[in-house]
Amino acid sequence: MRHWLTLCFILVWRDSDIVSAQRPIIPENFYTQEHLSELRAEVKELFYHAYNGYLNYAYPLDELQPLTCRGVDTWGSYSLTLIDALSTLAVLGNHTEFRRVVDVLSKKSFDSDINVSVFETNIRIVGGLLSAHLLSHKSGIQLEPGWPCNGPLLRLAEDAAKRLLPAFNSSTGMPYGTVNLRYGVPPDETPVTCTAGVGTFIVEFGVLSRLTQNPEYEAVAMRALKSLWDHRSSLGLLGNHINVETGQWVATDSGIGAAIDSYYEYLVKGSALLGRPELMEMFWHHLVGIERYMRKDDWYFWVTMTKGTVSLPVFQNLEAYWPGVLSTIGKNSDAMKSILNYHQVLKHIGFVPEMYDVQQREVRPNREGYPLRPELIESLMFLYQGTKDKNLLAMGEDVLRAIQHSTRTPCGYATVKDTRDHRLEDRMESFFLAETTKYLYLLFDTENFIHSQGISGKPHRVASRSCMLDTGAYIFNTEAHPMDVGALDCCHGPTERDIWQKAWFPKRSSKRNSPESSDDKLSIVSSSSIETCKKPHWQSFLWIKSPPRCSASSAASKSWTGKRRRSSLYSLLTCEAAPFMQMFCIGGEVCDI
Ligand code: DMJ
Repeated sequence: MRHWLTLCFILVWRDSDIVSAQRPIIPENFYTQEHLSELRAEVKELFYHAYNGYLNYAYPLDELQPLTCRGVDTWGSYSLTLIDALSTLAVLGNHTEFRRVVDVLSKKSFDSDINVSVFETNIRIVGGLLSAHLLSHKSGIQLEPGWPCNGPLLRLAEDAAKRLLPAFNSSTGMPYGTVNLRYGVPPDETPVTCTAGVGTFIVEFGVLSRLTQNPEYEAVAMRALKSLWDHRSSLGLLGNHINVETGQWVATDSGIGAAIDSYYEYLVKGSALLGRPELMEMFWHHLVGIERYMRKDDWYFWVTMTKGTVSLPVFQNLEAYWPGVLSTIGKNSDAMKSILNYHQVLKHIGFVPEMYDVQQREVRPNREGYPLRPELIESLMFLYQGTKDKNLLAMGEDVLRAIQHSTRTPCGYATVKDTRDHRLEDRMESFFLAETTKYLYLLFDTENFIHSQGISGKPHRVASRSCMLDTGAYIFNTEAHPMDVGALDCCHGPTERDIWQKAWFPKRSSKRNSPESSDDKLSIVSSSSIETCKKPHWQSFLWIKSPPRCSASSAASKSWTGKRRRSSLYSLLTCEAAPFMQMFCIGGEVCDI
């Protein structure tokens, strides 16, 4: 578990001591198609070296031990690496192996008497299975009738998620950190959970609810988020561990890294994926506090949640996801500044260690390892998509070189125990195959289907609903499992009949669907306003507080933040007002098919 309790001593930081990075200059013609193709081939080889090592020496156990070439159960005895690697097989286009693994997994059940982390099981197992389920139409698998609202991987994901639900039976609605997959929360389980362990469910549970039409998953995830939100300080900051029964903060240091990180990520992603602007409003609110108190020369320090004074002037490897989030919300220039700082640490140390002391410019003792984490590469990939700045490719190549140089073993890739001398440890976490290799590949594979700009999509029909798949509007969960946003419309939301009715009888239907009564509203706009839906990429959509002129209504409702909001804020990702053929405005991308 990533339960990291910060030391609560105050360190005085001085501006002049902080390193601020300079941008390296890569010639425009440096990363040719040929060069990129070589890098892709290298990343593929790297992936299969580790994947085959896992299959040969570790499966069906959770993880490969890459120094001794053995296997070990770590997070739950559920063949974790196999499940976590599945969506990467789809991204690499290995449909044969994808089908073989799906066949193996279809016979699986999660009914076992083992205690597991609720957070890790959700992001790796539930997230991995849902993503593979949504990508399975690309692999040539025989789809069940009614897919994506049916299917073996969806049932398996739901089986796992159901077993996590007892964790949410606390007096605050925030989940316990551990459950027994068969018997629920262990009687002696601590009520203390980290903030990320409370607020990192809305992506997976939202997808699950929308596909299965069982609202319970989304509802518990929203309740947990709302409860966290209610416990924010007057500065808009959160601590890093909380008692889920009493609502008391147990660790009050606030940062963007370990034990909090993916909470922020899921506010942005959950909002975009599910069309929930209240989550984005929460994010904007937190961002004010983060910018005001934590940001120091484009580093982000730990501060006390009530006073905002710096408590720990460090940079953690886990924080390197942040430029990716900033890029997603359109803040590319801020993202670039931070990533240049982080890249300097890589150049200085050889890897990004778990913790780097920004003042002393050295690895922090006891936090000197590098467990093959993806965060820096994740940000490089998102920021490259947003800017096409080739310096980001060069930084990605630096990470690849470091991994190849120091972590490769005869049967896989190993955690760096100490980034100062590059000693290795006998562990290869499953996120190496789920995230690190996937983001590296996607950084260099500029034409991958994941990067589609939404100029095409694949129409799909389930009973009375039409939906559009494969538009490039993918939301990655925090374990890098991509979820196809358009697929959710196949099982949830208005049917074709609703849409036609609303198109022909706008007045009656807009009364029945007032903003207060439903989130799935439709209203009518003139064809000229449909033009405004054309946006180049879904990322550019997220930071627009109000969607294009798709909604004709201006009624107001109250959000969690207490602000009045116009109903047009209800839909961030669907062009809800457009007539039928323009309804596939997923992520603002496909308005004119
Ligand atoms: C992954 O399991 C996820 O990315 C999580 O959000 C943070 N830690 C690891 C990778 O470092």
